[in-house]
Amino acid sequence: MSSQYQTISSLPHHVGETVRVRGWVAHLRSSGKVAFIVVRDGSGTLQCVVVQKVVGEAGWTTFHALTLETSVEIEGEVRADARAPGGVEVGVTNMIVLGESPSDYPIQPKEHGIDFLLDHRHLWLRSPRQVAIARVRAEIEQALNDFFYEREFVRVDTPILTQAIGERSGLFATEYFDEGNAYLAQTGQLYGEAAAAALGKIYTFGPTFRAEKSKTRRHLTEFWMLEPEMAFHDSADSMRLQEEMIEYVVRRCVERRSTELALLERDITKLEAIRAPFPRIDYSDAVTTLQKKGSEVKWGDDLGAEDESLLVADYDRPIFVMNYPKEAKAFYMKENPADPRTVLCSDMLAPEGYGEIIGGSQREDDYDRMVQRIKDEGLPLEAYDWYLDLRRYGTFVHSGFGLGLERAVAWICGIPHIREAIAFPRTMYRLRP
Ligand code: NSS
Repeated sequence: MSSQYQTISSLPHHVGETVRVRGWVAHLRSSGKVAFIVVRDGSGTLQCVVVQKVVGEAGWTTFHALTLETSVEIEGEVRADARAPGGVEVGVTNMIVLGESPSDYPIQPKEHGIDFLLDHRHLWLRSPRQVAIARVRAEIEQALNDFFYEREFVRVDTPILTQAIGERSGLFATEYFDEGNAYLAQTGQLYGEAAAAALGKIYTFGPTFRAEKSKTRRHLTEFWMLEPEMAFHDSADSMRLQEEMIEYVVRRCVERRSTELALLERDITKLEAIRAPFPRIDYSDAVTTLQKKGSEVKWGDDLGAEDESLLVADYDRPIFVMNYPKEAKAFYMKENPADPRTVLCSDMLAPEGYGEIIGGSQREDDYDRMVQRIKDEGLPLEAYDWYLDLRRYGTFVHSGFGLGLERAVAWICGIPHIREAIAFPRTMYRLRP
């Protein structure tokens, strides 16, 4: 077996040539003396035409023994065919089975329940829809990295095993030698703030963990978060960056992942409408609007998923809800000088019912006020001594935000549940595969 082979996506450049392709059998069909194998290799799918007289008796027998998901090497000539997916097909001259696949492959072309599919996630990933989602996700990650690189942000990787507590939701603890408990990071932000005082503009991008008992379609216990932190940026500067970032990422997906979005039946016109600036709504006005729409939300509450959907329903692009009450938000947010009951923060809510995809804020930069907030929240001051140092030595106005990657993927792909937005989702009831 030669190590030379072509990816399916490259075949339009090889029309008229004899090539080798390696992949898995996705579909089989035969009519008389001509048969068709659809092969997928991750880069695309290819129709291979098998003619009995060309492949001979042995080749014809091999074809008839093929089963779904067998891995194969196909050799043949690339022919242009406007009707074929990708515009080409291959006339098979030779075929080798690389790895057999018993005929009991669990995922068949029929309806399977979601639990069955999630139990077989390691195989479900091979289906065209899941491949499309994975490619859009990778495009989003790459676009985010490009966006921040172009703006001279430095990527910093923050620890996953931590002592400090970041957000209010549940913590996963694990024994850590003689140091007591270590907690899986809920956020990289606090470390990001330290890095911003060293590097100016930074971002962290990695997995974060929340022992949330929520079984909603937008909560995972392990999710990826992108967290920029910017020295000398106030909350308004941060919001401008957020809307530019979202516009950039959505445009990249529309430009480079149109095939995948079409396969997912995503309404592209909705994505094309995503242009900055995004509307900004004060929390207090949002509560009034929601009450008029029949919500039971009261001033002081955080907004639930339903309230968020209701609020963004009037818009064709994401909106910011700004300046929430202190009690509804984390200890590190800066008090709003114009209304000290509130903090300088914003959530970005995505349209079409997706709701919060970003949470951000200006950070409290006053040492005494930060100490007070930590005490008021009943948090252990000792765990935050290093964090307080950032306010002791050259404190600085700074802001940052966290983008939940799976929520962004779900929205851009137009899929209803974030469990399909990550390869191996972790939820309250799911730790395998
Ligand atoms: O809790 S957040 O609102 N904010 C933070 O963690 C800050 N430390 C971010 C920062 O300023 N650097 O979470 C941010 C985003 C939120 O808007 C969601 O999009 C996502 O993270 N998020 C989640 N996604 C999936 N599952 C769960 N459980 C989840 N929790 C938050």
